[in-house]
This record gives sequence, structure tokens and C-alpha cells, in this order.
Amino acid sequence: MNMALPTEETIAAVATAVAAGQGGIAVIRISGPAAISVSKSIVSVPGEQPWESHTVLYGYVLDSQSNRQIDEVLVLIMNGPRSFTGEDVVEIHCHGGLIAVQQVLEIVLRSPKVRRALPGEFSQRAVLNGRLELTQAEAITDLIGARSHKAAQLAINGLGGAIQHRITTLREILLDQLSELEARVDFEDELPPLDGGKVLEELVKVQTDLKELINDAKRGSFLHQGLQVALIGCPNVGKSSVLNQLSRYERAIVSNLPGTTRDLLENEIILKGVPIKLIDTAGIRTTNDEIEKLGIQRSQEALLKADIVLIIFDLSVGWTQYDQRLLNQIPKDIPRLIVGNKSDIQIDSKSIHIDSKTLGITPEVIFSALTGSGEETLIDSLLKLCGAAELQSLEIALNDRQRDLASLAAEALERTKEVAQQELPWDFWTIDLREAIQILGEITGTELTEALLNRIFSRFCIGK
Ligand SMILES: Nc1nc2c(ncn2[C@@H]2O[C@H](COP(=O)(O)OP(=O)(O)OP(=O)(O)O)[C@@H](O)[C@H]2O)c(=O)[nH]1
Ligand SMILES: [Mg+2]
Repeated sequence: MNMALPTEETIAAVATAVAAGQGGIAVIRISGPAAISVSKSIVSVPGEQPWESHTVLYGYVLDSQSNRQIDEVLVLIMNGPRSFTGEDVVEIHCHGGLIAVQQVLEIVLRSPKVRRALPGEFSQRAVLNGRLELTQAEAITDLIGARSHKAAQLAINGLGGAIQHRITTLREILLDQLSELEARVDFEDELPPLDGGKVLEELVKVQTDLKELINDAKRGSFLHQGLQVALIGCPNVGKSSVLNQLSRYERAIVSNLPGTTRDLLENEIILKGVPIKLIDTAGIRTTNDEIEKLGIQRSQEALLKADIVLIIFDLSVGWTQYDQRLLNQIPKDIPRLIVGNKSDIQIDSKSIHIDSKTLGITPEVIFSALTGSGEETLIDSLLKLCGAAELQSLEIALNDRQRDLASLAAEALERTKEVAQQELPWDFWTIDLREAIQILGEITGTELTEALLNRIFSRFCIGK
């Protein structure tokens, strides 16, 4: 990268979560040329404790204005380049909660040599100083934000350089092909002839790999953002009971009166590592009740926003015209699962018929919110529907930024393929190929402008 390194400014921020009454300790991170001198000026260390790199000192932060002790602290010194940012870094470990840590930070910031760090600025410096690759820095955010073991594992893979390595390898294949092509543009006569078919083969290989990464990323994003699953159905079919059964507690009010649920009710659960936001809705029917009407309107909105819709009906009643009408309302592009509930009910002490002829439809899942029977099938069908069933085998998941760029690179390669198929002269091949290479470089950080970098890191939070 061709950018001025921001070494002249020293920055500071709280690097741990800040909440009243929470956290035994909190860490303030200071990075830059004045990190050590400023820390020395505010922390009083008793006895003979040399300020040496990679040691921990014990002391007090003093407020020089009031001469009061603010907090008892540990100070961790890391001289650059052996630090997170590659610069001189000091971490002040003070007590947690709200007040002490903010006071210590204020005292650090009183020094004219230090300013408050911008969101993501520590990580940005780590990247600019070559301590971390861009995709590794992004993986830190994913790791911190992970809501399931699998999401955390994917982030660790990214932190270990898996994304960087994969994209760099693909980019190098393209660079090799580009140099072959460019050589032919300039010195066609002096070089052995180039087999366009072979070049095309390589490009197709890279494009296929990119498409695979894009698909994996879509599935991987479920791990981070979670899936919104709306429970839709006529009144009294057992939507709230399904929510309660899957949540393992009585989240929603259940009653035998149709129209019990009036508002949207959400609960997040983790199914086999995938965070799922279940949204219970008001049973949809024609009603004169104004509040119920509003609830039904919300149900319909939830239906449109959901990643997946569970359309629930009552097996003991069968599939009715109202259920069918609801099913017709679900937009075609939203995956849906038809769940027959109340399979435990017996009529005249006989099990109810669940054949499609009697019911009027073939339910994909036969369930009982009362006994929990069919739950495994429900969960498996749900995860299969969103492609999450194969998440366990995922090794790499690009984030949204990386995925968008991978799509653009795949598109550029598609254009190169067209040129190749038309057997146009070599210099035509190079145009889109060069673009694909540049885009892949934006993923890895090899081709980044400062503005782009600022944009990426501003999405991080302060202290990272
Ligand atoms: N036997 C049996 N009863 C169930 C089952 N699921 C729900 N019920 C009963 O059906 C009635 C309605 O259940 P709810 O969960 O409130 O139904 P809902 O679809 O949320 O209803 P609304 O909120 O009114 O739209 C209650 O009396 C539940 O106890 C089931 O699997 N088996
Ligand atoms: Mg309900």
C-alpha cells in the first residue's frame, strides 16, 4: 500500500465493553509515539519497576490537578513493532464499570499529545503497519460479534489468514494469465504461441471458485445475522405454542381463544449453531377488532420481511381455504415450510388422519407443540431450507464487503470469458481481467485507497 503511515499521532480509547456494575477490569489502549511517555506521566509506580517492553507494572493513576488517586492499575508496555498496531502501545488495566475507566481515559486525553481513537483506528493502524492483513482485521470484528460457536470458528479461520490465502491464490492465478497475455500484446512474434483455451480454462476455474465462496458467504451470513423465521397461520392453530416449544419456555401467551396474539413477538434461539429469530404473529383472519386488525397488518409485514415462513395449520381441522389463502399471500421468493400442528390430538380416541387426501395438503412437517413430537424434523427442514444444514463443513465465510467484491470480480471474469469465446485479440482479454485482479486486491488490501480503508474501518467500533 502506498500510504503515509499515521505514526505521528498517539490515540487512546477504552478497548473493553463499558457498562455500569460490569467487568472486574477494563483496558485502556494507547498507541503511538507518545504512548509510553504519557503513561509515565500519569501512572505512579512504587519501588524499582523499569518501564521495559513486554513487562507489566503495578501502580496508581494520579489526577495531577487534584492530586487524588483515581485507580489502582496494571500497565502493560509493548514497544513497537511487537504490538497489535506495530507502534508503541500501552494498555492500562484499571477497574471495570463506568466511572474509574472513564476518569483514567480523561486523564490520558488531557495530554495534548493524545487524542481519542476513531472507530477501528487501532486495527487500521495494525493493517497499515503490516501487522495484520485486511481480512484478518475484519475477522476480529466477526469474532467479537459471533453469536454461535460456528460463527466464532469461521472468524478464527479468517483471523488465521484463510480468506487472505484463498483470495491471494486466486488473484495470483489471474496475474499469471495477465502477464502471459500482456507479453503477447507486446512481443507476440518473439514468444511461443499462447493457447487461448488454456487461459480461458484458468479463468473459469477462478470464477467457479469465486462463485463457491459467494454461495458459502450467503450461508455464512446466516451465522452472523441470524435468520428471521415468521410463524404465520390462521388464529388458534398453535403459532405461539410452537414459539414456546422451540424456545423452551412460555414466551408467548397461549389460549384457546382465537386472536390471542395481537402484536409481533420475537425470540432468538440457536438451532445447531444458527441464530434464529422466531417471530410469532397474530393469526390472520377477517375481524372488526381494531387492535387485532393492527396486529394482522404487522403479521403481513413480518411475512414480507422474513427469510423463511413457517405456515402453520391445525391438523385436527385440516387444510382450510383460509390456510390456502394465506399460503397464496407469501411472495414466491420467500422459502416456506408447511407445518401441520397438533398431531397429538385424537378424535373419538383415534389418531387423526394425516394423509393428504383427508387433510387437503401434504404437510412437510407433522408437529405437536404440546408434546414436541416432530421437533427434530422441523429443525432439520428449517435448516435445510436455508442451506444452513451444510454450514458445519464451511471453512471460509466472506463478509458482506468481501462478498460484494467477489461478485464484481466474478462478473468481470464473465466478460473476459465472452471476449475469449469470440477469439478477440489478446489486448481485449486483458481489460476485464485487470479489473478482476484489482477487485480481488481490494478484498485482500493490496489495492486499497486511503478513503476506502477509512470507510472499512469506520464500521468497527471504538477501541478496536
Ligand atoms: N393438543 C394440542 N393443542 C395445542 C397444540 N398447539 C397449540 N395447542 C392449543 O391450541 C390453542 C391455541 O394455541 P396458540 O398457541 O395460542 O395458537 P395461536 O396460533 O398462537 O393463536 P392466535 O394467537 O390466537 O392466533 C391453545 O389452547 C393451545 O393449548 C398442540 O400441538 N396440541
Ligand atoms: Mg398466538
